[in-house]
Amino acid sequence: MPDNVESHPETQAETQPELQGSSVLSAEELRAHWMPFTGNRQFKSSPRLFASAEGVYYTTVDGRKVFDGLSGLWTCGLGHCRPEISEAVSKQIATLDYSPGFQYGHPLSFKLAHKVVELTPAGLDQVFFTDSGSETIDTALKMARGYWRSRGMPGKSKFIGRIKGYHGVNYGGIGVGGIGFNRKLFGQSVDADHIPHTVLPENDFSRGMPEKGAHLADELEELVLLHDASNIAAVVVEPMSGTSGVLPPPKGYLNRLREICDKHNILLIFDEVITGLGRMGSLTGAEEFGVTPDIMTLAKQITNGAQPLGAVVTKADIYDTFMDQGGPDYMVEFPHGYTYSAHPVACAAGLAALNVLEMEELPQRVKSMSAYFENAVHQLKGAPYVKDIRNYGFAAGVSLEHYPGEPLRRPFELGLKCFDKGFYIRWGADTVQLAPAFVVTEQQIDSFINAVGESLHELP
Ligand code: PXG
Ligand code: PLP
Repeated sequence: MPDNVESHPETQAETQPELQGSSVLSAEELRAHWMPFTGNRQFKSSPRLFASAEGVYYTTVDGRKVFDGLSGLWTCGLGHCRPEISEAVSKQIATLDYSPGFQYGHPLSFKLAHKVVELTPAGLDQVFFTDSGSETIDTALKMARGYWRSRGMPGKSKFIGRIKGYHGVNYGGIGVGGIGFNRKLFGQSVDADHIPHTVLPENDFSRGMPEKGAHLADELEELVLLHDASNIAAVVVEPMSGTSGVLPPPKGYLNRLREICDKHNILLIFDEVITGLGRMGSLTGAEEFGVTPDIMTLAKQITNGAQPLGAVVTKADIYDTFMDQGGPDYMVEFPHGYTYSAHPVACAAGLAALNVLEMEELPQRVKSMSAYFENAVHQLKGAPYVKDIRNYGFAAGVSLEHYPGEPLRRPFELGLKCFDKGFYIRWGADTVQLAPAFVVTEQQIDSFINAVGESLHELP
């Protein structure tokens, strides 16, 4: 048992004798799985394996209880293994395990689409289902290009993303994305240019939306001058960048982007895969920041991570344009869709998860506790290596000073220290991300942040 357990009594281990440590997997089994976004060599030398989860804790295969400091991968805001969701999934899988999504349907997807329309801002009226955030973004890009072609403007095909933006890993997503590391091995994809990111040194240690930076949206005007609006299909941004380290939008910034898009007849796409459905303290980032896009993408939280499901939510004008230009009514208006689009089991999980989110008023809970979380996180200011902290709702990014020439190393070391103490956090670039479940208690936030602080003090 690690010596930290004494200082964090809530991480007391429950032993599962049948699953002991690395004896769970053979070397051949470990080698067979090429893991996603993982340092495979390091992981396989020292695997970190979860066996079960409940509420805000995981249990590892060797019986250690680990606090979930990122709600899975930003997915499980309602806490793990919610019986409402598990039961809906079990019932559905035993009733209608699969239903062809092309030319046939089942009622649950229509009910879920209607619920999503209710929960997203007025004006976003139609929902196209996918299986992940990455598919959702690529679907949104195809909708944007198809929309302009249907309206007789095929030249409008270029996309404008933002430096540091993350839009998943499919070819469209890495093209509009702004994280070089995710693209450099793979070559050219969609035609895209990028506005600057919003990180400014004068905003270091800002709480919530930074004061300065709205002017950075004006860089979009420069790109419109350069490329001409007649060639631009859409601007794609996360209302708050998550993956690149939690970058809340500067005050006034998103409004400015909306104005410029309207002025030049460019679609605005909000990628709300992380900000969607509660984490910002509202149902969506659009609602929280008061700016409605033309297309919104959702994933992760829609099923609480229990089933893979993404959703593209669009304005009626976009849907109607495809319908109006679709030819005879037996014709497919949008030649796009996935085998698992609107999978009945995923839809059942989504309906159950959104019902819990609403009934327990969890976005409101996040809003009312976000000042507590903010104060706790900002107590890390002054701890060794901490060079910036940013936060909004139940999301925070803590950037660390680099080892010379090795920006990625210290966050990795911090992540492992926290894991040894029974706390899971996510590391990426020079930042660690903290994003507890919406159901977390103040006491759990305190022990979480204390563990991160202690770990920082223990770094070499
Ligand atoms: N868009 C955004 C804004 C995302 O955050 C995706 C698209 C892609 O979703 P899928 O389901 O294809 O992974 C994401 C996913 C992290 C982290 O550590 C973030 C994501 C995934 C895994 C880890 O910040 N975001
Ligand atoms: N590749 C082949 C050969 C296929 O037949 C299909 C789907 O029918 C796909 C890829 C796409 O799979 P999905 O619809 O699950 O994205």
